[in-house]
Amino acid sequence: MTENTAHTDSQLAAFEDKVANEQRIEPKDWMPDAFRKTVLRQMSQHAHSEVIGMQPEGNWITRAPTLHRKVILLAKIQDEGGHGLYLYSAAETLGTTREEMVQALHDGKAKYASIFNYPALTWADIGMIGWLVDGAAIVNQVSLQRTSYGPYSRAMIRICKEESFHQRQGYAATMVLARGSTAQKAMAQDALNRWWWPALMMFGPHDSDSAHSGQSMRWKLKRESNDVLRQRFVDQAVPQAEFIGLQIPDPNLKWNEERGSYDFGAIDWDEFMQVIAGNGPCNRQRLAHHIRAQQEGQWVRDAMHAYELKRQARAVA
Ligand code: FAQ
Repeated sequence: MTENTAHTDSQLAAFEDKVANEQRIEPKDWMPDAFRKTVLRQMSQHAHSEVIGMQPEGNWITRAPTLHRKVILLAKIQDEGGHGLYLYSAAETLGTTREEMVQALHDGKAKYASIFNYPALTWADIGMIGWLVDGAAIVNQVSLQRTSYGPYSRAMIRICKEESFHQRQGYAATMVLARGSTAQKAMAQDALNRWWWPALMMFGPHDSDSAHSGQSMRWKLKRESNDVLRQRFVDQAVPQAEFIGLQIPDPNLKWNEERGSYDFGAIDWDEFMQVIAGNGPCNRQRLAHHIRAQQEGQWVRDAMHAYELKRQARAVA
């Protein structure tokens, strides 16, 4: 990647004008290095999250309770892999290859969403991943459809369409359990107890502690703040839980008439910091699995590369 500290005033003015006028910044446009770096960080983290996020659900493909549920789960997990691919392709427009992004993940230099470091212990967890994790992801991603980097914005529009189906299938699966036997309802409640707080952490630190938010909002890369999006998610999820008779595990959750929103309890930020530092319940397992899968798939990439070289040689001859 080339440094572009030596830019003309008119290049910077053109960039700022585009952002101010709600136009998208495209790969060939001049952009400040810090903007390029921030978009790449966010998009590559987002891509890694989609791919690592396949692991907790993948763990349940062979144990889905019915063929119908298995088919749905398989399709959903494939969608997540596809989202990772759109996002890696969109991020590559910034001049970094997918191999470099994956290497940064393996070296511990790139993050992925904290939520995927928690285990999926029962079938009810699969419902929670759809309802809460995809639910939180969509709230964020709907907002990112208007992000100022063109390829990211377009990827988000496509991803949101699929993600809303994922959320509904998770809610529908949870509803079946919540309205089932006493044991099934208890299983759903236990899963909600374990996934609720990590889902709130997905939105990142409070605005006052968010290192990147201020600049990202000025660039319109982020359109709404971590706290605004988290509140929207809480306001959507609470009535959904009530409707199926499950209890949000927060004694401080209370409707605030004045704000027209729910007040909720304090998030355990120490736990969040531990998880993003690599010390969550499944961090090591997730990364080791990704590295192993990457190594085991090397022969496929080698074969495709060899085929491509042969095809090119034939075209020249
Ligand atoms: N996990 O200054 P901020 C999905 C880090 S997709 C890990 O607020 P920013 C689909 C942050 O990177 C879910 N790290 O950062 C699916 C930064 O550290 P750094 C993924 C986190 O970027 C469903 C530091 O903390 N979605 O679930 C997290 O302005 C089901 C300071 O934070 C996206 O990635 C976290 N939760 O805001 C798949 C959406 N939060 O990089 C399978 C796009 C913060 O300086 C199954 N990303 N950090 O070392 C974003 O919107 C933003 O990047 C935020 C963080 C909001 C995540």
